Amino acid sequence: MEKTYIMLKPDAVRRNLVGNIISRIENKGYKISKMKMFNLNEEVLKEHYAHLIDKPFFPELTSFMTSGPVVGMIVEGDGVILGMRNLMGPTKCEEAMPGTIRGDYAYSTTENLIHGSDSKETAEEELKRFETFLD
Ligand code: DAT
Ligand code: MG
Repeated sequence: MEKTYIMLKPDAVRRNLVGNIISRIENKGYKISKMKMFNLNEEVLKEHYAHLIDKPFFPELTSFMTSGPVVGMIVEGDGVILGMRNLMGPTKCEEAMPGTIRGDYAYSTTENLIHGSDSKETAEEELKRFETFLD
């Protein structure tokens, strides 16, 4: 069964949206096979967001992602990598359609509630990267 790495960001925890988002994942029929709340550090964020390290918003992104606990999880299902990206909605909050997690609740592109792997390759890398955090 396909697996993806999903992470509810600090704003989801602060805004008490964790239950709501988990319900959407479960209602879709996906299986949460592992889940844990933990704090991120700058080292893991530099790896996780390596593609964004030179962007002007990287410092803001890092301080947001370390501003409180996240909820990391492994989610399984047929085509779950793309399926979860569709459930999440696109990165920019103003482009995310109502009915998606970001479309319904995100009013900021930095604070956009949820991370999901964007391909088979990144899913594999991220599941490995966060394995110890999830234990
Ligand atoms: P996604 O999280 O949809 O996979 P990404 O990998 O391109 O998007 O970027 C990771 C995170 O970085 C994203 O969730 C929020 C932040 N980010 C991306 N582009 C941004 C921008 N133009 N302004 C502010 N934050 C941004
Ligand atoms: Mg991404």
